[in-house]
Amino acid sequence: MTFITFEGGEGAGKTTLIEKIAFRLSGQNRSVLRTREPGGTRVGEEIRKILLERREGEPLSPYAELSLFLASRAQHLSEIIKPALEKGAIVLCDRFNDSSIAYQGMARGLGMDEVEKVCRFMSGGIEPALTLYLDIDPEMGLARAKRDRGGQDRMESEAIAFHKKIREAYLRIHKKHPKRFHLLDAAMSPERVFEEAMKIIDASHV
Ligand code: Z5A
Repeated sequence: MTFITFEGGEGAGKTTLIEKIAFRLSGQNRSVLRTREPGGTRVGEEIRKILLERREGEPLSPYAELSLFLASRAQHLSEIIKPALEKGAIVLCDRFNDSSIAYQGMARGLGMDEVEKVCRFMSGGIEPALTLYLDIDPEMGLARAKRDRGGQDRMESEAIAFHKKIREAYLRIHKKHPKRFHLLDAAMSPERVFEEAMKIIDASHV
């Protein structure tokens, strides 16, 4: 079972990297599934709309926000991730539990340890074998994301202090789980980021 997750702040380059890795691994005759959170299923995509839509004057409670991310993940695990892993595919997933721990646990103030426990319970024992974290200065990441999309969604429009907290949370996760959670410098060129990521994947014999 090979489950690889990708983490990082806004515009870190996860989508770009996952595309290159999927292409390389598929070329080695491996069955590869690319997916993302929130989303990945019909229910998950509906939940994604609620989560990312901007709603002036109607802030979502942090607990409601966490519950929605977890609901999307539970459906994603049972409908997509688990069956693919059972068939022997390599699953490349854009965001997973570490996003909830960083965004809701740290930045929304629910507590990183508390959110980690709930995430572990909700994922029913399925954990990534490897996580590639793309570390980027939040201002640089937000500028990249903005350049791409023009407007900002509900999470992107948070103040810069929010995005700095997320980076801090990811760096804490890296310290806590150094074997699984690998840090890559996302300020490098996309090609260099890909080369470094493949070194980690090859060394982990996934
Ligand atoms: N969230 C949460 O709070 N809790 C949870 O449990 C989960 C998620 C699962 C999902 O948004 C939001 O939900 C997210 C966290 C929160 N918060 N926000 N915002 P999303 O899925 O819409 O967005 P994202 O995950 O942050 O992805 P992104 O902004 O699309 O970024 P990305 O995929 O990491 O980057 P990219 O699309 O590959 O690259 C962005 C641009 O930079 C693009 O023009 C690239 O060509 C360029 N790029 C990429 N790499 C490079 C390098 N190396 N150099 C220069 N330029 C580059």
